[in-house]
Amino acid sequence: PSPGVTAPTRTAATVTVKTLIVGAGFSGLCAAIRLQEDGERDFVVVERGSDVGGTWRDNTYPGAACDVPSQLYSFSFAPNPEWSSSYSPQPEIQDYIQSVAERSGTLDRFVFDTTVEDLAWDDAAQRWRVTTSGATYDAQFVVVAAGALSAPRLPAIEGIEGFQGELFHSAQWDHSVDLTGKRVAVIGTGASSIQLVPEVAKQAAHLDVYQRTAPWILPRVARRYTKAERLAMRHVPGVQKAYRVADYWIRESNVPSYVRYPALTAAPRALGLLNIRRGIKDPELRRKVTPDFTPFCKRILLSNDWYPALDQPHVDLVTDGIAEVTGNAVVTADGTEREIDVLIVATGFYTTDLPIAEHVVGRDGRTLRARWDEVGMSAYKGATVPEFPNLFFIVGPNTGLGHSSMVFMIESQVAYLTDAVRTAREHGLATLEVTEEAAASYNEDLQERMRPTVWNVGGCSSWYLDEHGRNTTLWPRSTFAFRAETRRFDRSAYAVTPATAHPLQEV
Ligand code: N01
Repeated sequence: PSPGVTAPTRTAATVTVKTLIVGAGFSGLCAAIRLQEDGERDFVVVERGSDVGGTWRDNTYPGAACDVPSQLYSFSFAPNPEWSSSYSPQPEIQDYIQSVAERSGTLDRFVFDTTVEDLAWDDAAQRWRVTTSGATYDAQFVVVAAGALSAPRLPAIEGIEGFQGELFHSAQWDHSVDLTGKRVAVIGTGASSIQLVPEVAKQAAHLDVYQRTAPWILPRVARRYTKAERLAMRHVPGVQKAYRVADYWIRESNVPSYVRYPALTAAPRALGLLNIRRGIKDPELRRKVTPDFTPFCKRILLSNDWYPALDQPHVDLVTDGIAEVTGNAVVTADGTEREIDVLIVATGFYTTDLPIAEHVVGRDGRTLRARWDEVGMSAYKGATVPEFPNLFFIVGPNTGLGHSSMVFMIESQVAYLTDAVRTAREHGLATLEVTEEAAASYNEDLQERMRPTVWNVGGCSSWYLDEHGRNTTLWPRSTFAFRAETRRFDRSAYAVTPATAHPLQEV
């Protein structure tokens, strides 16, 4: 684990700090590094886990890897000549994040093993009061960098709590459970499942995979870098950058068009169907895995070993709905009971109903959850919300991508945050609060752009959409458009309070 300050026990102390960052994944680390570069050293990063890494620390299931190319899935300011292949496995990404953190000189301000419990805006003091499982913090700015896919969602299946075997979520893998020779079931066929199932199938005596919706899966064109490439990356200036730029353009030049013009998806559909034919011999199984919605409506998955893994005698793909879980079996709607020793749920995360929203109380005394229940989960530029002054999200609403690097989006959002903090500093401002008008007009435009996208009209339900069918998670334009939106802090969209209005306030 990365060295840092550990504060596991609750203390009565209140720590005054200018900026409190929640979460030490890619986002929180990037915010810490960029703020420090801008001369802002008065910050603390509070992290519930014992190390940096966020999703890459938590998701340790067998086969975990990134499906965005390695060169793209790195900070622009910290290229990594150590990547071993074009797509990186989880341990390499975690090592990368740890090494960036160690080199950054920020780790002395990370507080690990500490969970943020409540964040409340004190309007009289114009400060955030943040209670955690350790100290209480009094901060001018709060940066919520807690992740958009960080709260595992267990499926609501009758009887599951009473399951008598081993049960765990893909993002909370229990490495003490040896799957060798066991009867295992996996629920879900999303990005996590398609990576872990081929690995689990190598160990289990029998494996049942419960599929509710067949996903589109394209071949994964991954390869190890050659020795010559690795030497070039290390020693020839510009080589890594050239790979990175090429990776961007390959993704940016086609996927956004598929999203905006679903009729153009004939080619990926044909490739997906070919992938099925190549990977599976059994015609009945081919039928079961053939998706019934437009490609890109749900996240496109990349795999070469998922279909062959399913087409093995000891693996069953079960497409009948799950009725309940009994003592040691999963029971489907037709009454069939399949006995198992281990139940793995790869059922995704809370996405459109981020749990942290319940714990943030704004200027009017209502929670972010209450606001979002009324207006839908939304933020201005994915970052700020009216009623919640001086609070910035990283990877906030409508900043997710289905096709390219979240690290690019994170760097854009951190640039916006850093410029906002700089603006407040240079102009002596105590508070910045986005106006209702700016937030409403931004989100109306965004939802208007969302209307014709494949996510809305592609005939699927996905974690991108909320209960009203609104896409509150993804960014509907190019990543470059997002970069342009976030390049500068646009003060005109904000109501501001000068620091002098509160003489006791130190800014
Ligand atoms: O989760 P998911 P995930 N009964 O929500 C099924 C990123 N990621 O952890 O499709 C039965 O995608 C559900 O079925 P359905 C990436 O952004 C990236 O796999 O809703 N089934 C679905 O099959 C990704 O999109 C990488 O009908 C139930 C599955 O569980 C995101 O994380 C790797 C059910 C959930 O799929 C989430 O991926 C991993 C129920 N009650 C993750 N509830 C890479 O970079 C849910 N399901 C490679």
